[in-house]
Amino acid sequence: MTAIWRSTLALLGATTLTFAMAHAQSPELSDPPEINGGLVGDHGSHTLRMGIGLAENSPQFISSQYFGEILKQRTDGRITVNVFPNSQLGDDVQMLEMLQTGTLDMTYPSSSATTGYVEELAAFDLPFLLPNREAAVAVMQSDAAQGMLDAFEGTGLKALTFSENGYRQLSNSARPVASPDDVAGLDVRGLSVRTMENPVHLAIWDALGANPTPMAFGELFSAMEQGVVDGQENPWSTILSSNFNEVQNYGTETRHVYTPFIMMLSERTWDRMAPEYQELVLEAARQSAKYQIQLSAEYDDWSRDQLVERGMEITSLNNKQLAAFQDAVQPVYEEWAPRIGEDLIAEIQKIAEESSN
Ligand code: KDG
Repeated sequence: MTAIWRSTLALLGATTLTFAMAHAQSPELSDPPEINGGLVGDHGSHTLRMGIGLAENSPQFISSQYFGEILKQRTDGRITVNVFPNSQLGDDVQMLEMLQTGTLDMTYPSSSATTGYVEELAAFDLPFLLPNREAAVAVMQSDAAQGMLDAFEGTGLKALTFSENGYRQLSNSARPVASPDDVAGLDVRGLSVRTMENPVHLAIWDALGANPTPMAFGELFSAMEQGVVDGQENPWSTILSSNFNEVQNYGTETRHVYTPFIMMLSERTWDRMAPEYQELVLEAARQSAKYQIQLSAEYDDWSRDQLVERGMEITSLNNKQLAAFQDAVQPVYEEWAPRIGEDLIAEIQKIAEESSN
């Protein structure tokens, strides 16, 4: 890790990082790219408050801090960002509403929490749509995706960029799962699985025979601890950084959905900024998102190994088992593809295919 970044991290407060590293014995994460680009002229000061759902040792927090550092350095401290992790300011849905009323400047929700504003974004919730990270990144950087971000105009929300939440995996406290039958529980009750507050995710787990329970992320750990739900689904990096392994014995590598994050700014905050600052904020958002995707990939792979080391029994699915899950969720496509837009889905599948050629 370079000197400039070590001093910057000192600014971030050794406590945060040492906590993160000690807590997660973190892997050697990539250094953030050098902060380049000239000083932007004085167009006044802004202190931006940013609420996120995940913990301090998550790539979401680390890249959000990096976003803030770019703005601070490029404006000589005239723009600063205070990041509030662990859903302390609210859940994704609540924080989006706070941006609309101007009581919060920024948040970084899963795209799944935004489909009420731009329904096309539900395309990302369709199961098994994006076969690999290359395909996912190609789609997030496509004109079709930029169109989705632009579609927030007038909603009170300024959508800056996509980045990675990641491939979602099932975990539960009841039993190993290797097939939809294990989810449905032929001889026992179906697993109650927490989902994000998103109709496509509810449809997925309903189709798999579970009892899907929509719930805010911040309530999830205690709900699992108290047995209100048996399981949940999130990337390995989130399962580890949120210590879900303390209340979840079993994991299944379903990779059933690739969920993006979307960095959001209140349109009121955006409109108060000079065009030079708006341009810089967009540039910094894209730079930090690029770093986030890299970090997230590194952290996710490492997290899976860590979870096994900490006693989680993880089931990898062979092609036949994976096909059983894919077949079981086909009704979700029949129900949702017409609503989301068959042409858009076809375009996304084409971009995904071309990206792996
Ligand atoms: O800030 C992001 C989190 O709040 C949330 O989106 C994480 O994927 C997530 C989930 O399952 O709620």
